[in-house]
Amino acid sequence: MSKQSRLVTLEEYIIQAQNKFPGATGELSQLLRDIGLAAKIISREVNKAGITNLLGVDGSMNVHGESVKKLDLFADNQLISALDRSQITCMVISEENDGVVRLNSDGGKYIVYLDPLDGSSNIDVNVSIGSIFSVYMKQPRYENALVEVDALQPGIRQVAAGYVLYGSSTILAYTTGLGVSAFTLDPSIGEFILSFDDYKIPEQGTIYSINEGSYNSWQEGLKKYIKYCQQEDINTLRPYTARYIGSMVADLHRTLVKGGIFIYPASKKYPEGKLRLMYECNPLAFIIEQAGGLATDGEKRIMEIVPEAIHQTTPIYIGSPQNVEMVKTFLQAN
Ligand code: AHM
Ligand code: MG
Repeated sequence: MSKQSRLVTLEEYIIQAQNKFPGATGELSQLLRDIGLAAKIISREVNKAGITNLLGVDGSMNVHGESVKKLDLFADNQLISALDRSQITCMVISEENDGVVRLNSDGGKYIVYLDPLDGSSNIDVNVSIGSIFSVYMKQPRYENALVEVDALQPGIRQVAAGYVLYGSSTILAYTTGLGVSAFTLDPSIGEFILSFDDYKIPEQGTIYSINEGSYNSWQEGLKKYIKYCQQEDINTLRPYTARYIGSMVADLHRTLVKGGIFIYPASKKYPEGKLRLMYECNPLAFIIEQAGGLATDGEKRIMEIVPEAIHQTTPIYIGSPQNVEMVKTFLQAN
């Protein structure tokens, strides 16, 4: 990966990337810029949430006497209205809405999945949270009216995906299938600045990330893999370190930077896993694969799962290629 010496803003970078494709219409670039703008607004609200009481219950009054929305609804509104403005997205599917949201642009060629503010249990306690997006093309059909089934495409058809992490700084990372680029928000100038181009995940890492509270209801192979992570072996740098934030974006960002594995398995409480295929697992799988990592449900590549419902969940094992291959051997042997 290359670290930049000259400051390049997200806007500049997107335009430069678009110029490499002579026939490009600029619509995907516009969509990414829309998400970048919404991310800045959400970042500002996340940062001042404690002061303005945005964490309050929907409809309550903040200290300024204004009616407040919960932060996740605020994020949902910002992202959807940013996408609506530029008229290139016809349909949005969001964790905050049961059904699909049809935007005013019938001619819009993109379908966008959103998790507007992921890590809900961390919102109220000032711990890192994130936004996730995943973009598909509308498929050509004879009927004009778009229906939910138009949005049910496997992750390999994503044309772009990314996340925004609201942490000690705000980071936006995205891919259009040509590697992963990451930008850091400089609040003093209100711009996302390119931090890393063509980001690569370490081949192997020494951090495992899983909610061990459900240990007793995991499948045998996973129990044995976690014990393997904890055993001492100087040659393979074990025992590994355990880290679990409980915000998938934050846990995945750490995994991307430091390597290792993030797991949300099937358990008694969540027999099909907890995390959503279309707006949590697929976009982060696209990012991690583009960075050289792997993402599987234990048997299949996440991005090859054929979706049956917009809010369906899946178990996920994602991270450095060697760690994911290792957990797969444990799962297959048991
Ligand atoms: P959410 O959509 O309600 O925020 O739930 C998703 C989050 C992920 O960010 C995180 O990886 C996971 O739930 C944590 O779940 P748990 O508390 O069961 O470990
Ligand atoms: Mg979520």
